[in-house]
Amino acid sequence: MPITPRRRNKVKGVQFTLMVVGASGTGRTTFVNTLCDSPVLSHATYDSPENAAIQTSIAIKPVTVDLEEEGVRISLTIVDTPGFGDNIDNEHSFQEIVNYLERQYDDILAEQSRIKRNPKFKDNRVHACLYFIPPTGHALREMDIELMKRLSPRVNVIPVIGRADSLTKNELKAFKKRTIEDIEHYDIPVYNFPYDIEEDDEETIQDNMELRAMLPFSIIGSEEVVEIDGEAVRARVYPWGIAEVDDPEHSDFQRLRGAILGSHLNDLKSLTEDVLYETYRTEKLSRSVHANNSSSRHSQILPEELANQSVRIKEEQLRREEEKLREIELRVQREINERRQELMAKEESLRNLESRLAGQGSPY
Ligand SMILES: Nc1nc2c(ncn2[C@@H]2O[C@H](COP(=O)(O)OP(=O)(O)OP(=O)(O)O)[C@@H](O)[C@H]2O)c(=O)[nH]1
Ligand SMILES: [Mg+2]
Repeated sequence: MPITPRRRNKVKGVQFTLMVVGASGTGRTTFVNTLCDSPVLSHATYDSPENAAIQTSIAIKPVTVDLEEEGVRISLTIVDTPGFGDNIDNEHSFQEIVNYLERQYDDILAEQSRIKRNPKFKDNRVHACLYFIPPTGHALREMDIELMKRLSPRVNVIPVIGRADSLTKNELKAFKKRTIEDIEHYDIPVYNFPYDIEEDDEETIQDNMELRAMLPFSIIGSEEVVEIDGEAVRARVYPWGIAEVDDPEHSDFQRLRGAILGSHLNDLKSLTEDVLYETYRTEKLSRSVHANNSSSRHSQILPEELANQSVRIKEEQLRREEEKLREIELRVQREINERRQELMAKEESLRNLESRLAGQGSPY
């Protein structure tokens, strides 16, 4: 039986791309392997944290795995990024991550402007980025603030606390509170499970309110399976007890997984494609208009200006069209005047000739 498009979709599943970002050793690789329930990523080995940042500054390579979430097949692409270190210049790693996000937008922009589409083109836009905050128990660090600020105009940033079992229950509660206060204070537009009191149904509002209140999500990752009461569970075993990945009392892992791969997958995708990508596209186009005019070149465009940019570009185009039309009108008018004057001059000389002829023509 031939494969119909619908069937093929069903086999391939929904496509979703997730990026993990954060300082080295915050548990990103372990989280990915826990999420996918298989060793998708291998753990890098370093001799020191300083070397970690140097050794990982290689090209970012996405990997794709097939998963299932509540009966829906998901083709999940994971983008792991170089972990950055504490006391070194992280500018290179930061730039590399932002460049990667923008490159995916550039690729689709180029594809959309082709007359003939490439059937093999793969849309690699990143739909969500989990930002791993180390479980310091203090406030957000300056580099975390800076990187989240740089990422959020390009991707849906979801802040998470890695290795959350390092903190006690009270420490975790206080750390979450301080972190979210910092995020608000520094005006970092992270993904905050948006809802509309008037438009959304009660269940959606409730769900989003709960998820928003959990921010930043606490994460426990483990690639180990242990048996508790005859049941195999993913957990971290310590001499004093067990931290379970899927126990909501221990971490927010399960709730986060359900949100990104289930309830909020489509919202994250449409925000990426309709808002973040469109904003990038407008910025890029207006930048090239400015570059062509070469009189003023803005390297940075304020977010509030973005919405007006396309209107402004259109107005500018209209103004130029009008100018061109006026020029044509003037030229035509000038030509008509010239012709009229030529005609008048000819009439004048004709009249002269006539009167001369009349003068000469009465010899009789
Ligand atoms: N306590 C605790 N340790 C964890 C957790 N997740 C991972 N680890 C441990 O933390 C260390 C670093 O974990 P990785 O997953 O390799 O961290 P990473 O962020 O990928 O680190 P790099 O890729 O090296 O930058 C390993 O020893 C993990 O076993 C967790 O939830 N809790
Ligand atoms: Mg890693």
